[in-house]
Amino acid sequence: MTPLPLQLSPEVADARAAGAPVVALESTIITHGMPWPRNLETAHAVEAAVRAAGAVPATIAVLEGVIRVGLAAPDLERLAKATEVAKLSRADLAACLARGGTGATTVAATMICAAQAGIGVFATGGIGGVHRGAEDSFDISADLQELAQTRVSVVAAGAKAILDLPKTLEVLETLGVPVIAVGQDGFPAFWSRESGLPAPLRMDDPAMIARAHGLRAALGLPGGQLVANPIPEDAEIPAATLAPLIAEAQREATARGISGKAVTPFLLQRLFELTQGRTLEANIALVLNNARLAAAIARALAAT
Ligand code: PSU
Ligand code: MN
Repeated sequence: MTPLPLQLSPEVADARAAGAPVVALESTIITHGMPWPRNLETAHAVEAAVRAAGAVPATIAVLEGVIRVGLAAPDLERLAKATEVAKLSRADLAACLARGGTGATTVAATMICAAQAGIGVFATGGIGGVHRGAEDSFDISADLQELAQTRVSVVAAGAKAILDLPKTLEVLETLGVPVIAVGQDGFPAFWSRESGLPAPLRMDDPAMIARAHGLRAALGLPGGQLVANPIPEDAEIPAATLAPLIAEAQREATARGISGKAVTPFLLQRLFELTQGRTLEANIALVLNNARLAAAIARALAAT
């Protein structure tokens, strides 16, 4: 078999060897999700939050044809400044490795790489899902399929509110992905605490989330869990404030014919502009919050 070009940083390799808690982090949020220089500041702050909560952070990207698990500061800075870097998902990860290319990993690709590195929990902002108008565009993020196939629990503030959240929950149910809200009954809506939709499951204890993760493996079930952690109250933007702005951004995307991988970055950037930067501040707060919870789950996983 072709050997996998997978390189763990010394710190991540040591933590894995010792069975110590590790939290995977993605890189598309750095390259396509946030503007320079807040993207780099946030990448460092998220790593610090994981450490402060007692786990080792492992930011994942493909650099010159190698999957790198745990990035050094110069690598993070290079990615954060890059303007033309590829956004890699399940479909193009191997192709990028084959050409010796460089790319940022989405939720789907980060899950695949984390699983290869033996890491069971991953923190991000919000997963991809079913886009509004998907009945015409068929635009459904590969993140949903990945949650059904790859055994990594993903801590996110739900799915991004630019999406069609009812359809996203329906697809997750069809795929058999556990959607677990933390600390509330409702499914969170990324920048807002409540989507108005009930979450299928609720667990307030990180140790129970870790146990459920392990029991799915014991049952022989593939796939991970979506751990839906609401944004902290003091950082949220009420859904009613955002609704007309999301609709406006979506209209512009449709009118301009934005499609494929460009849709999510376009919508996030337009919401940033339409809210004078408020969505970015909320995004940063929710990622930090997710990093802390993921570290607690990783600690519980390591203790079993
Ligand atoms: N979370 C954020 N910001 C982001 C993302 C997640 O707070 O930009 C990225 C993730 O990499 C996720 C991707 O996989 O957005 C979704 O892209 P798409 O809708 O094209 O699948
Ligand atoms: Mn898409």
